[in-house]
Formats: sequence, C-alpha cells, structure tokens
Amino acid sequence: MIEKFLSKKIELWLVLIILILFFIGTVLFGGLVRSYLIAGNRFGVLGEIAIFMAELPTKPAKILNNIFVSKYLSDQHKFIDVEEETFFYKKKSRSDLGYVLISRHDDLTKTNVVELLDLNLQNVIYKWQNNSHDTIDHPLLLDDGSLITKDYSSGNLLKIDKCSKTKIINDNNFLHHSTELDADGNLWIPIRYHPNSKTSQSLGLDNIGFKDDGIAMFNLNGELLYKKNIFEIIVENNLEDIIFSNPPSLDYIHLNDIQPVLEDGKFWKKNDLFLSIRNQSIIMLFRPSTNQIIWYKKGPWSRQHDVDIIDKTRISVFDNNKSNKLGITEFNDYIIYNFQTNKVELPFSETFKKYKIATPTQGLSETINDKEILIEESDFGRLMIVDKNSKVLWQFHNKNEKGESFILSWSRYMEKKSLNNITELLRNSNCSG
Ligand SMILES: [Ca+2]
Repeated sequence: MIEKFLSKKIELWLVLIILILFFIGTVLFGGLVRSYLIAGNRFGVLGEIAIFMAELPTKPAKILNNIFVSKYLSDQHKFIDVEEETFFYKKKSRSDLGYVLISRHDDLTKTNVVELLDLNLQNVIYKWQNNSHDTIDHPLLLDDGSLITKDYSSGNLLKIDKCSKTKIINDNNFLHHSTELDADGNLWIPIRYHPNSKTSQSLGLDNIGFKDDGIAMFNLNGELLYKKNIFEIIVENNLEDIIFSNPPSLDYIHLNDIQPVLEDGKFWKKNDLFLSIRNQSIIMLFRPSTNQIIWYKKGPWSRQHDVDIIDKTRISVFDNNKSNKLGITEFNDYIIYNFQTNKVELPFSETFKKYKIATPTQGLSETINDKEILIEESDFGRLMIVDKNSKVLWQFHNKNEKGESFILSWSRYMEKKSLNNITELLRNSNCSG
C-alpha cells in the first residue's frame, strides 16, 4: 500500500510548483528570522513561529542540559567532621551586623532554597522555596519581599514572590552569574548572545559552542532596556590588543560580575559599571552613557570572580587562582585595589591560607567593615565571616547528614539599615492558601 503510494507518478509541472513554493517559503522564513534577530519581532505570530522553528535544533540540547547538568554535590567533601554551623560570638551581641541571603541546595529536603540569616539573632528569619528547576545564582531581595534571580540551566529571569510563587519575567535572553541593582532601580545581569553578535562573528569567533557574553539592563518587570556585547565594547574602544594577546578559546570572555556604581567617586561616576572578565583576568570600568572604557587592569588577580566597590577610591576583587605548578588552586584571596595610590593590598591572605579557602570556580567576598569580610567558598559549600586577625566569627557548611558538601549559589551580605522595612513585611506575610 505504502509502496504503491510512494511509487506514484506525478506531473513535472507539479514538482516545479512545489519547488517554487518551497523556495519562496524558505526565503520568507529566512527573512522573518533575519528581521526578528536584527530588528525584533515586527511580524507578530508569523515572527514567533519562524523563530520557534529556527530554534528547534537547539531545544533538545537545552532539555538534556536541564536534566543532566544540574549538579549540586561538591567534588570534594572537606568538612565531614565539622559542625554544620558555628557562631563564635554571643547571640544578640552584634547588632551592627546585618543579614546574609543564602541560595543553596538543601539535601535534607532535596529542594533548592533561599534563606535570610540574621547575623545578630543567629537564625534564619525567612525562607523562600526555589521552584525553578535548578539552583539560582545570586538572588536579589526587593522591597516587596520578592526575589529577582535567574534559573541556572534555562537562563530565564525569574521573580519569586514572598510566598515563593515563581514567575518567569524574561525568557528571551540567556542570563548568568551576578544580579545587581543600579542607582535608578534597574537590574544589570550578564547575558549570552544567541546567535553570536556581528562583532564576534566578524572577528572570526563564531565557532559552534562559542560563548558570546554581553551586559544587559532590565527593569523590574523583566523588560530589556539595553544590551551591549563585550567584543563590541572592546572593539569600539580600540582595545583589541588587551584580549587578543591570548589565544582564542570557546569561552574567551566569561563575564561573571557587573557591579553598578551607585554614586559618584573621584575615579568613577554614578551608573558606570565594573565588569569582571574572568578568562582574561581583567577588571574593567565601563561607562554606558558614553560607550567608553574608563579604566581596566589585567591582574594581579587571576580568573577572578566578584568585583565590589568598597568606598570612593577602593574596589575589592575575589581572586580565584593562586595556583601551584600543577594548576591546582591552593588558596583564594581578597584583593583591594586603591585608585588613589594605584596600590594593591592583601589584608586577608593569611586567613585564606590558614583555612585553605580554595574554590577553583565561583566564589565571592563581601566587605562588611574595615576589619571583617564574608567569604563564600562556593564549590565546597562553605560560608565564613572572618576578621583581619584570621579569627572566624561565623562558619556554615552546606552539607548533609553523611557530611557530603553541596555547592552554594552566591550569597549576599545586606546591611541592617537596607532591610528594616523588608524584615517587618516578611514577618507579617501570610502565605497560607
Ligand atoms: Ca560584585
């Protein structure tokens, strides 16, 4: 029956008409996809269908990625015999300390959670259930008690309200790493370009699997307000030499932090951005309003994460790779760079060595005051507050009953005054039903 159908003869004119229609359809499809990518969707449902079909080949990879790549267990379990959590100061003795917002996989309940820890009361005062299908990096707490964050595997922008109801507020961009608010209340988050930007294509950096990073600004409703590719920034500032001295790789940039400048300083202006470009070991100060790179520095940090502004003249950088001759990370560091003196300080090096704090990837530091910092050793699930004399004030290990460690997904230190109204709102929230 099928054989008979398949060997049926058809007129040549019909074949020609089918070929012509196929050709016209292909041209129209190509035109719709091209228009969508260059100018956004101007053709309504037709545009949506075209881009959906164009993305079909990448969808199975995305689904497989969601199933297999989600990985919470640490590679090493360094804290098997250590207490899960210890405070080395008395309860209610440090009213000057604020809160830590912790994003982690909880192996006890097999769920991903976000917790708000009160460092003075020494307990978790609020907990959000993360209902996305993966860990969420660097959640940001908003005034209404909701969290803004991104799902690790899909890269979608999420809003988790105070009752843990999760809503995708942007799924058109692949977002990754840090989540920060600027002085105007907009979000800055690293994105990955799909397809690759014209600039990286013109530089010959468009191999399959190439990670083409950029910066993006969203409002709190998830609408994209601005985006810019890192290669564009570099080429338009005539600074190709600073990165093309290294041989190209598929992950040539690896943007892992965008830190917005909240107020003018002597060396930067409000709404400038500090960018951490890990795979070039570069920290850069970029001014979106004029499209200028104001300053950049390659090292002394290496494969760093997390640049923060300490005060009007200093920044801190979490340095990942103090590696030995075998390329193994022996310990991390917290580097202060002073723009006034052009000098580098390493006030916590001994602490990092003493406690063997050595996350090969991820990791962050937060300046609490002149003497104390928060450190997240993300890959091994350890959080610590330490002082300049290598004294530990608090330590937390994200581990299960067997002592196995689980990764942490970027904590945030929050000052007390920034949270006064929010804690009250959270305490009074009624989420039942
Ligand atoms: Ca930062």
